[in-house]
Formats: sequence, C-alpha cells, structure tokens
Amino acid sequence: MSLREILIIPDPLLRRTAQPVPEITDSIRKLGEDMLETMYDAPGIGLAATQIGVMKRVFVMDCAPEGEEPAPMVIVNPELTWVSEETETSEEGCLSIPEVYEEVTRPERVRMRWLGLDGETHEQEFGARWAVCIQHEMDHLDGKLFIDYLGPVKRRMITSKMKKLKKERSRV
Ligand code: K2U
Ligand code: ZN
Repeated sequence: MSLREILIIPDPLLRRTAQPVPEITDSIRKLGEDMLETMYDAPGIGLAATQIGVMKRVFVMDCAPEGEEPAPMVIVNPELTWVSEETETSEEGCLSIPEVYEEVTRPERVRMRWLGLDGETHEQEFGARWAVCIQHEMDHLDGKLFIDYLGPVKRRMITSKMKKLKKERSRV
C-alpha cells in the first residue's frame, strides 16, 4: 500500500470527468487499497480517485461513526438509481479544499448501484453521512466540487485562499 498526494484546488485535474472502469483488475484493487490508506491518513471519511489525479470512476469511503468498527468500501462505476425528494443541509469539508467548511443542501437518501472489487454489481440505499459522502464523491468524479453550490463571491474567495495556501506549502 502507498500514500498518494491529494490535489488541492485550483488544479485542472480536479475539474476533469473520470472514465468508467472496464473491469476489476489487480491494479484497480491496488488503487482502492492506496486510496483507503490515503483517506485514513488524511484523515477523511471519503476520497475520490480524481483527488489523487487518477481519472477513473472509483471512490472509497468509511463513514462508520468514531469508536465503531471501520467499514471501508471501494466503489467502482457508481450510479445513483434513486434520490429522495426530501433534502438535508449539512456542513461539508473537502480534502482538496483544506480548512474550509460550508453548508450544502442535498437529497437526504440515495440508492446507489456500483461494481464491487468482487466483480459483482451491488445496489443499496443510504442515508445520513453515507448519503452526503456518496453524493460528494460522485460530484468529484464529474469534476464538481462542493464550493460549486456556494455563491460566486464565496467561491472566488475560497479559491484565492487555496492559492495562497498552496504557495505557502510549496515554500517549505
Ligand atoms: O472527498 C473528500 O474530500 C472527503 C470528504 C468527504 C465528505 C465530505 C463532506 C461530508 C462527508 C464526507 C471529507 O473531507 S472527509 C473529511 C471529513 C471528516 C469527517 C466528517 C466530515 C468530513
Ligand atoms: Zn471532496
């Protein structure tokens, strides 16, 4: 397993659309392992392949509450087959936009179909933090970031803050 660098905005790779994975191979399994290791190290509860510069429709998540057994998931070629009409507003962060937390409103529950590392197609309904994380990660795979749901002034302010942060980090 190896830690991968998480891209920080602004970075054109974070705006690209990821490509579907034709089949589960050892390299996809290794990618999932590396993404989980990178996510836990961040620490985070989700991570999309585009955030480490890999344009494949893969994300990982582990939304198990603190103190409970970890529940790591490697999700390949995710599709939302249903979203609830009811919405929920919650505070989101992003490992590619460090130290920024803003409220985003999304459908409260979703049904997702995906290809597992076992090569089988899975479909399950999710709520609470899992539903938020899934929608956040699937946005990443389409080059969309949670700041896109904010107003243009706030989005521009956050982007310039990240430019400064990247400049400081490159000095060390
Ligand atoms: O994709 C990412 O950048 C990881 C996200 C996933 C996420 C965002 C919003 C809400 C849920 C999940 C986070 O930065 S992971 C950091 C984190 C940790 C604990 C709770 C919420 C977010
Ligand atoms: Zn994110």
